[in-house]
Amino acid sequence: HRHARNVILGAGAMGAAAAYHLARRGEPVLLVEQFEAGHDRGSSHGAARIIRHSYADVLYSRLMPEAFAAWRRLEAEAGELLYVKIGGLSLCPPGVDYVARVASSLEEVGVPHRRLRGAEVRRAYPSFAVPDEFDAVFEPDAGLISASRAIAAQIELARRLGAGTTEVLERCPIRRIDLDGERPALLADRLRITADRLIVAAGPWAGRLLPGLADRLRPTRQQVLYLGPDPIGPFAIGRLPAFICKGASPSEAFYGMPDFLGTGVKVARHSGPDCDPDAVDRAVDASYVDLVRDFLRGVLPSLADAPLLRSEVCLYTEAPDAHFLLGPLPGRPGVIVASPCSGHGFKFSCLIGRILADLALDDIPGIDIDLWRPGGHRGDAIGPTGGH
Ligand code: PYC
Repeated sequence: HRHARNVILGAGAMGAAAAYHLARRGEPVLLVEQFEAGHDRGSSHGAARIIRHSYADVLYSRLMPEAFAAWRRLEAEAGELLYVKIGGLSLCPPGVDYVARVASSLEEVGVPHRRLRGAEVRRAYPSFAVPDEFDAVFEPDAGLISASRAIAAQIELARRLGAGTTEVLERCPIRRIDLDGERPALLADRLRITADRLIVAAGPWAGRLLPGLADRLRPTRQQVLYLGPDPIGPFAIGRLPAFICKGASPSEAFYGMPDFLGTGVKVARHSGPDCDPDAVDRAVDASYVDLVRDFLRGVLPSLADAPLLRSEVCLYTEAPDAHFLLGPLPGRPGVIVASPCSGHGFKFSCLIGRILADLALDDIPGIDIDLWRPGGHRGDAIGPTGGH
């Protein structure tokens, strides 16, 4: 049996960020991970994630200046560049209001941006061959976060700042969370870990461990392709921005980013079927590769037939209406849910780490999290088509 003041379950983006922020506030941390830190079976692996203020739902755009600031502070403290400014393009075909809503959010938050029609997109970014009627908005400050480095840097900092009081317990699968006692307990095969405060950053496994939330958390299977066009030049950083293209239905949402550190051009559909995180098929479907290539034929045709360098499956944890689920369990202030983020949370993770540290230490987070609280989800007027 072990006891720790602050236990974090899950060493992905949210768990690592929580460990870093607790350690920088002088708190001891036990970070428990079922696999090894940096593993590729959850939602946090891969070289890069998009960071952008460009949201159709202005609630998320409003939080992004603070999230960018959190990344800058982390970079300074880690002595490492983690944000790469490459610009971001949001696109949609005629009849879809996605770009209009993104532009209105950027306007409200005061983020520099430029609205483009199809022909201007083709002129500015010759790889894009979108029809004249396409609508687009370019955000120069959008970019990439070096994802696996960001997680590793936060765990390293948590260890350094913790000076012996941060521990990472890897390969420790938790079978159950016991909430019957006064203190929450994690039950592993031969170990019981009690905590004063428990942060559950278990991503797609959270619903299974917190059955009270299971009906609001849906792990989904997301397939991701890395293409290797020859020449790669037109798809390098500086030539190709990160992009998100949304059609009329939620399943017609695709995103991509330029070649990052030689990994190839990442392209995926931002939508996938429900799955069991322990039994998910990790091999990408041939029909999915065809579907992505068909999308590319209409938008980035010179990428459509590029060799597939690599593919992977990544999991989202979808919460109602594509929002996050974040905050203490109702009636259990010492048990904080952290990681369901409907596939768009990585860019917020460093900021969320700070919020989690606030919640764990009974400080009032400087950010209004009411929208995300497990006990008080507002759902808002955004609706299931998602403003994200
Ligand atoms: O939130 O920018 C995002 C994103 C891109 C792909 C998945 N999420």
